[in-house]
Amino acid sequence: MMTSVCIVLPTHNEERVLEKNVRAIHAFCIAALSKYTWEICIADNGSHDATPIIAERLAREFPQVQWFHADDAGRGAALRRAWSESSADILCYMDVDLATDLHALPFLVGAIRDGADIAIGSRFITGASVQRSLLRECMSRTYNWMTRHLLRMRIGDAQCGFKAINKKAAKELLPLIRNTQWFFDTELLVLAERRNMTIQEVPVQWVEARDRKRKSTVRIFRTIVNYCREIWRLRRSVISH
Ligand SMILES: Nc1nc2c(ncn2[C@@H]2O[C@H](COP(=O)(O)OP(=O)(O)OP(=O)(O)O)[C@@H](O)[C@H]2O)c(=O)[nH]1
Ligand SMILES: [Mg+2]
Repeated sequence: MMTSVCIVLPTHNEERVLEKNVRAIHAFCIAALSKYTWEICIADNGSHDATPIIAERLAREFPQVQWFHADDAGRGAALRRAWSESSADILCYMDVDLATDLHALPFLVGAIRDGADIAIGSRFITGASVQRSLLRECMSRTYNWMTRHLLRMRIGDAQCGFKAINKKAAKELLPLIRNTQWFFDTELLVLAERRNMTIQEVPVQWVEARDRKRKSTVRIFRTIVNYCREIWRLRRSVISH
């Protein structure tokens, strides 16, 4: 039987890019994931624009596209639900703004097929390239420094919105993750490292704000405060034991 892949797209008020980018991902998967069966799941929560209407229309048009709208807020909550409900062998997610060039997708999926528990897009390893604002670059590097030193993480890019995990690892880790927002990814990786799971880093081409009309969903100050609080919580619960 063919290996199955579920690609989750977390969305929050993405009416400007959703249709265009889902079409691009769908066309890319037809060409690049022909060795797999695959599905795309739009995991929406908290949107108060046309995102749900567009998602429903896309799901009607394409048999491989599904969607849900959840009330519980946060990107992590949406990912957890989508991954838990899927029966696919390989579970992925990617930011719907397509900041990560899609060409890395077969490598991400291939890493799991070849035995990794988790595969993550990485912007800081050989072969990667990044175009983004100085502010975001500094934030990202500071964050990485903190995860390395305060959480003793070995991998170099916890927050790239482009990841995959195998079904078994997801089953084990998802119930343990407490954060339901942006810190979800870091918590997933810290828990995986503590269990000596294999995490493969895949270099990506990252372009922030490919679409000028799209606004960021990140509230920078609030997110930084949350990250600090969560790093502290996780440090106390996993590192000190
Ligand atoms: N389901 C869900 N998705 C969310 C939520 N907040 C953000 N997202 C999605 O998470 C992904 C990443 O959001 P972005 O706004 O691109 O975040 P970013 O890449 O850090 O910031 P930019 O550089 O401004 O793009 C996008 O697909 C968003 O739609 C949320 O509360 N729920
Ligand atoms: Mg983005």
